[in-house]
Amino acid sequence: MYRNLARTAVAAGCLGALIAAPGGVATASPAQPATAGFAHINQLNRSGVKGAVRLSLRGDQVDVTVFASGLLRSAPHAMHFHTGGAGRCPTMAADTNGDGIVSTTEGHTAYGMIAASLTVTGDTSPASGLAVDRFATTPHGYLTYHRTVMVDDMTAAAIRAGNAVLVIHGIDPNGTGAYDGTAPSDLDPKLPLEATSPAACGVINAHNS
Ligand SMILES: [Cu+2]
Repeated sequence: MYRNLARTAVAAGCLGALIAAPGGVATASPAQPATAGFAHINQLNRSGVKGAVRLSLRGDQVDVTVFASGLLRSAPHAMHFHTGGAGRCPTMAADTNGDGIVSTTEGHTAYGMIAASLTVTGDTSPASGLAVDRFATTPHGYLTYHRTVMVDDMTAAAIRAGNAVLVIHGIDPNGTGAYDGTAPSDLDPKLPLEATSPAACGVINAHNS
């Protein structure tokens, strides 16, 4: 019975969404229709990184593809969906401690907290947010990433609502070709600030079919 309902909901498509319950409370559907998402990825912290992300979401399953260039070469780059913020990317004005770098924490107001970790293998939950040995590295400064991952209901809802932000981390503002410097990361004092600070950001523009 639920399967039939689901098919009907899919067939109804956008019209079904438009005539959903008045008062703003959408009726839960057993099977969510697909959502397509796209974002231009723009630099943060003057990294010079640019790229694009494309995704397809069905239920809590996200098929995500990311291309980016200009990243620190041969370095692991943590990459996440962030949610629960203002659904935007920070400007340099977010550098409230005035050290010249917008840290991950200073960007939280704009893009929110880590909601999913876009690792290459294994766990993709927020718990893997700093699992540097499982994030993509970038032999020539290019990142190509494709993976189908499961996210939680809140993250899926944020993607559908256009509140999810893709953030790629890891910068080299002193140009040494490595994550170094004396400033410790705001996320893990054992790591340099360069290793975890955001290099690029894109707000996922969602189209719910
Ligand atoms: Cu992140």
